[in-house]
Amino acid sequence: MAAPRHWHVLGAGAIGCLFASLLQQAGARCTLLLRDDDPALETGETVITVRSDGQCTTRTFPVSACHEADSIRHLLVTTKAYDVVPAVASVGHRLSSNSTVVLLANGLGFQETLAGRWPTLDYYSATTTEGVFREATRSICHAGRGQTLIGQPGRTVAPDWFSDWQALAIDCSWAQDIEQALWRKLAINCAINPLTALHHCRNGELATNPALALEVRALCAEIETIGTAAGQVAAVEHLREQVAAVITGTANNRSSMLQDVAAGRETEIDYLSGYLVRVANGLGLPAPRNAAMLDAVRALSATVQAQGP
Ligand code: KPL
Repeated sequence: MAAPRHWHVLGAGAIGCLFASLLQQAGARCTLLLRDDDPALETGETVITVRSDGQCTTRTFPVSACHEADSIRHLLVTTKAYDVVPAVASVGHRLSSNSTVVLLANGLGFQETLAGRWPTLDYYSATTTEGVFREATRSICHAGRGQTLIGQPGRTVAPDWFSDWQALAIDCSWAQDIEQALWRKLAINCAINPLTALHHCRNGELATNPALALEVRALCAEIETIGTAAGQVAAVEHLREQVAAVITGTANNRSSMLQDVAAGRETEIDYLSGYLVRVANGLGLPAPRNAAMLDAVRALSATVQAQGP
């Protein structure tokens, strides 16, 4: 029997802990990559607890400091969008042209930066709608089932390593057109997340508050125009209906951007609305509504961070 593949997971937040647990459960070797200041580094291993359907499961993982030297063959990056490039840079010396890098992060834009800086790595993108949140450090609740898609632009047949992902105890598929999936997620996030952060409201209020519902509508129209002009017709088709369905399905959620702002963390706005505005500028299209979201969220986030905890 072939030795199990060895995955290194970079980004031990809720999503990283979930996928590390799922990969180990499916029989893969899995190591968590930790920053130098992480207390778990001192023990050489860490324990992840996953609560799901009323049951708690704990799994122990070896940890490795990013600065160590041993090579990495299969890397899963599960950081926030703004941390993807610095995170890959922190293990750049451990990667080679044999390395596979799966990017499971929100937004768009960092992919181009990575390909420019480390052009020989084999990059894949992933997107997930698994509902998961952190209850304590490395203790998570897997609250809702979703779908995970992985792919590489232009690649229709999955690579061998994808068998590890097919074995996960979740719905995980190879995406024939991952760009479309990433754009669809981006479009939905751009219509929901900035408004919830700016108005400090749960997702559902975007449907029940008439003024906010009008703003969602106008944003969707602008995003549809930009996406269509960028060649992403299928991703933004019926965007209003798609967004309405997500708002209904996640009515009680506080969006990830609202949570980031409330916690005084950096937001992913530059990789969501910021990306759309850059695409629109490149195409010579106006994007006043998304530009307004970008400026307002940046300003709000700066104000909250300046106030401190
Ligand atoms: O993906 C999300 C997020 O919060 O980032 C949505 C779909 C808006 C759910 O809250």
